Amino acid sequence: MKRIYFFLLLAGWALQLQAQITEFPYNEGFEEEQFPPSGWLGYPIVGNTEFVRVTVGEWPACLPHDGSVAMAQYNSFNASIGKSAVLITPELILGDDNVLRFWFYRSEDPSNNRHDKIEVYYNSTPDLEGATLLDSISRAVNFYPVVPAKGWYQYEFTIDNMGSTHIIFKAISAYGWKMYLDDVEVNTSTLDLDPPVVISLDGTQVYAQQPMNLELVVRDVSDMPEMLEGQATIEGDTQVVEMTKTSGTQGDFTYHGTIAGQLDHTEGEIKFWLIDEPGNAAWSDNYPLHWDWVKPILEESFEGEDFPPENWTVTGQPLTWLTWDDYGLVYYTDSDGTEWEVYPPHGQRQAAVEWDFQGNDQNEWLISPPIAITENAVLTFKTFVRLNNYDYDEYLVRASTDGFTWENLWSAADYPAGVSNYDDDITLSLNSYVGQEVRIAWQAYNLYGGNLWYSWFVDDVKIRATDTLVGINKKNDLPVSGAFPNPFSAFTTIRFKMQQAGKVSLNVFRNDGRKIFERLFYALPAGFNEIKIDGTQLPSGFYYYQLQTSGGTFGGKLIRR
Ligand SMILES: [Ca+2]
Ligand SMILES: [Ca+2]
Ligand SMILES: [Ca+2]
Repeated sequence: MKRIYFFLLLAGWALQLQAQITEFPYNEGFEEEQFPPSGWLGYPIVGNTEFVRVTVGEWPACLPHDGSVAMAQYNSFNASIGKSAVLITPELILGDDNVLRFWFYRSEDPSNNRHDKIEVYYNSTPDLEGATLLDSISRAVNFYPVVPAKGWYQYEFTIDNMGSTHIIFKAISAYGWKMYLDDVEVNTSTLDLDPPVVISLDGTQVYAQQPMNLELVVRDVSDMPEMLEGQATIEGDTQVVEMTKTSGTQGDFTYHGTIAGQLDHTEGEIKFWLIDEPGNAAWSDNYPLHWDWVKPILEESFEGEDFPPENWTVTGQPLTWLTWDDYGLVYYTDSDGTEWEVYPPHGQRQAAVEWDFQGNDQNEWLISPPIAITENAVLTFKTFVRLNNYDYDEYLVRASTDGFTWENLWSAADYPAGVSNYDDDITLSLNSYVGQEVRIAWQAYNLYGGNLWYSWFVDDVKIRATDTLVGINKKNDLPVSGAFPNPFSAFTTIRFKMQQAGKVSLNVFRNDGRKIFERLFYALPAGFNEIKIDGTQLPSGFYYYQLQTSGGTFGGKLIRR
């Protein structure tokens, strides 16, 4: 027994040794499960609330710094005024030029500007007795230090304390919101020898002809200049992109810059010359740039604050309160008792009309603003709907040039019975309205009156002037053929004849059988039709296409040179 006890003591001694930090920079991001981290101490001073490790924060909502897994939290939300706790680093063996940096979450809410704060100390022993106060830092942005920064904010202090040193974070509650701390760094040199690093680059994909507004976030411990230069290479031409600093005083700096609009399917890349105030500099990685698709004439994903969206209208029966509205995830049980979880397929919100379980009459319309239809315009949307249902619900997409007479473009009754679980885009040609202003309506009612039996969900509505991967040409008198030209280098056209108007689906497969493209055209006219395929983005090789019409299925090989 004694022998075992002896070994346990040795293990404890070894742990103590390991807790002494002699290599710098020293970083602690609270990523490991163990909390406090190895060598750290944490305990309450007043009350019984202590620092804990969390992966998600609430009140205020917060994720760990910089996409990391976890952070330290003090729960001022539940600790009454004056409650406090400490979190203490391992023993740090410092030199004579030391710097402490850490990230603290700053929040702003007019109803919760209480003075929760952390005090930051250093001491040669792991306790507050005789400790030196570096500063007191508040959670709410309108307390000291007063800076407009919300969210993660970096603090930096120099520490003049040779040898054995502990950093002590003391959280003091004002019974406000929670406090979050992450990425504590201690270094024994305040000299900045490192160039800035890129944290994020947004806005690198836009529609054709649209200016690209880039947002670059870089991190550096030093100050950053007002301007940075980007070098963009687009279709072989190189241009300088001036990036202007728009925010950031410490830690993270945000820059904005613009590149002029480009043709559809233009690709490029950009890199940035990253230089800090002391002059440490380096090129960033190269980041791809894309201009893809023509900007839609209409684009609505029902993400806005208001419903219906601006210039859209909702009309229907007066008694039901279940008309078109916007929803997030919907747990929905239909009249068959089938339970569904319906997620918005695009963004966080979707439009829906729910069946009225109180039995009120429903005839509910969601109507777009008038849209000027141009050549080769197609309407696409995503939908969750009961197809061809036996309870006589009618789900229609209709078009009107005057707002009074409506023509059917699409009906859920034209499909085999089932549920369209947001499977495919529905694509409807608007070629018969070229040159006119058209409103599009989604109308749901029951053929026998009364309420709907099922709910109908719609999202991601677009009208595109030109669909550049696949465009529909108007009826023409060309002879039937396979794809022409074939082999092709940019575009090829499939010509076919239909005995009657109807749906056509197009699938394109790779040589290994993997489907790379599918599209349903709802209503192509009888006679000759063309579908033009833009293959400029396809790698060279063999492909197969398959066309399905009410009259049959046919297909063939495509050779992209
Ligand atoms: Ca972390
Ligand atoms: Ca630097
Ligand atoms: Ca949406």
